[in-house]
Amino acid sequence: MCNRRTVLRLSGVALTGGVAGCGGSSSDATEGGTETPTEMETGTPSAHTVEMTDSLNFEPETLTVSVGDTVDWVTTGAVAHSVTAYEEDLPDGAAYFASGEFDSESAARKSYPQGSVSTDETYSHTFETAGEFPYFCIPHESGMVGTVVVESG
Ligand SMILES: [Cu+2]
Repeated sequence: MCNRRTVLRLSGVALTGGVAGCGGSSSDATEGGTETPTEMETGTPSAHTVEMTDSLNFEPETLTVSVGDTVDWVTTGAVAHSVTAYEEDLPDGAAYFASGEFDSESAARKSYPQGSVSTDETYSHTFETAGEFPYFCIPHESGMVGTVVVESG
């Protein structure tokens, strides 16, 4: 049955098509068919993704990017991870980075699992300094380490 009260309550929200057939008299629901075809291949030229997998590694383990590029770390499996820079090994003048936005490695370690990246979540960092950036995953540090190599210009 058509519940008028529910329909009214919903009508502030995006109700396209969902209640079609209820009242019938309002303007045609099937109107806006001007969706541009989604093109997966174009755009995002400097997007870099590192997958964090249930195999407990960073994929790829070493990634080369340019200054100004952003790297997205995505947890693709069921196990949560962290992206935590080795503070001592950062290039001179480079900003510290860690999932959870901690400003030091010790803070990140102390706070874990705060800052963890769970299934389908992403941590992103933009590299503004050239050099090599070794990092690790706090709960899987024994084997789960990676490096981002940032090239200038
Ligand atoms: Cu991990």
